[in-house]
Amino acid sequence: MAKEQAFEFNFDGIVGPTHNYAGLSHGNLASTAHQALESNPREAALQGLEKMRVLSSEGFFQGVLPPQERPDIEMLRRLGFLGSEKKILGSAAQVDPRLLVAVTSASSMWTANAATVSPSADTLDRKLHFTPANLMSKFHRSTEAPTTARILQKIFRDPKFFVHHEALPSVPAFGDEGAANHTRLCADYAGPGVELFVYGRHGFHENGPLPKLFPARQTFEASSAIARNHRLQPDAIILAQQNPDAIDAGIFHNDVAAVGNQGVYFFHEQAYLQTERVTSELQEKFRRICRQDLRLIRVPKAQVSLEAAVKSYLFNSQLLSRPDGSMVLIAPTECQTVPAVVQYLTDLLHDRTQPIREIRYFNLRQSMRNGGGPACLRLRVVLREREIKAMNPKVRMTPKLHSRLAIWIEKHYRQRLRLEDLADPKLLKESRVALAELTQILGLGSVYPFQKGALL
Ligand code: SUG
Repeated sequence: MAKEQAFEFNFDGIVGPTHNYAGLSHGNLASTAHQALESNPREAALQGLEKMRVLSSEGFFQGVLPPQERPDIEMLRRLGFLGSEKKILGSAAQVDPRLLVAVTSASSMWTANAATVSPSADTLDRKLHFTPANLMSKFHRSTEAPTTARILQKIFRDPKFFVHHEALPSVPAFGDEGAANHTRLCADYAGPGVELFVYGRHGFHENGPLPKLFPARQTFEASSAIARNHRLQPDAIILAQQNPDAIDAGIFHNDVAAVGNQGVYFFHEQAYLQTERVTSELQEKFRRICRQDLRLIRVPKAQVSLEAAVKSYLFNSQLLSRPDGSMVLIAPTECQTVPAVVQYLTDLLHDRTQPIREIRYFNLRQSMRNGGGPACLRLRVVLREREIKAMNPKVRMTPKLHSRLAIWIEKHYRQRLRLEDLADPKLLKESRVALAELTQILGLGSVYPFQKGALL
């Protein structure tokens, strides 16, 4: 019998109808810099959709994840705002406008933070494991986990193949930001891999070095708990601490300083506290588990400073494999505007000993202004053929789904949104109509609190 194949799917988050710039993420320089700018939700959603269209038309496996219900009326009720929805929105806007903008964020678009995913080739029970991220370090993101969990369970339903864990306890010691701090390296997607978990601080013993300016969102305890829950072999995982100075330079997730795919790890040399130890452990474990040498592409600070990495979002690129074994880097257009990065990428393509043969640039400016590049917008799920058959097929990108989504966005999304507009009850209504239609398109049934039976 031929060996079962496995493929990497990228599940991109569809940008929601309330996409706005509220400056909610201290430590994420783009979010702070663009606070109160007028946004264009329609353009944002179409920019994201275009990336999905191009990648799927080139043969990459592409899926979509729907946005969440915003403003989050249930959360406002829980926080003591009573009465009709109109009244709830009005009083929240009056009493605490910061709270209203927080419950209206479309931040679930960054699905790299939706969950941590371990493919079945790595787990002891040979099932694919999901843990939704609690995202507890930012209030506006901490509200995502319950709906994320429902959506993932609807898409990956069959318990014969898929295991869904609860999000970790929502306290600082277990701060978890999902796949943005997790990278799986492997020789071939169907074979066993090495899983790298990156954290910013310890939750219980606060004795290690910490960033001075900005929060470290992920903890060692959270990463370790996920590795245990996912039943990963202890000798096939690596736990690495982010460099606190990198966090202070604006690297709030590991995927702003590194990206890995199959047997390649592309990273900034200042990403980790002990880069030498991390890379030698990676090489040693990769050789043992994957029976190959790992290709490290180490970017020196002399060529690209941390500042240039944050400004260009060079490392927040997707690294994708072509059938001929070469790789393509899916980068944001901002990389074309930072001279050091332009030079670095020119040199990289000249180096024929490394597998990246092409760089494709995408305009994702609407999301980028909130610190969300190509890699933030996608959740990777490696699926075996039988697992592909078991998942909900309607979330898979096809030319037909693309045109339905383009029409859907044009029909429902506004082109201008300012913070003052967020209390408008019409915006809530429009968003719900749009989401109800989307759940039909994607065959998801009820997943939102406003839908009957969703919370059962
Ligand atoms: O959590 N920005 C997100 C960006 C997430 C990027 N994800 C990855 N690197 N994987 C965040 O900081 C800003 C929202 C605002 O300010 O309106 C925001 O939430």
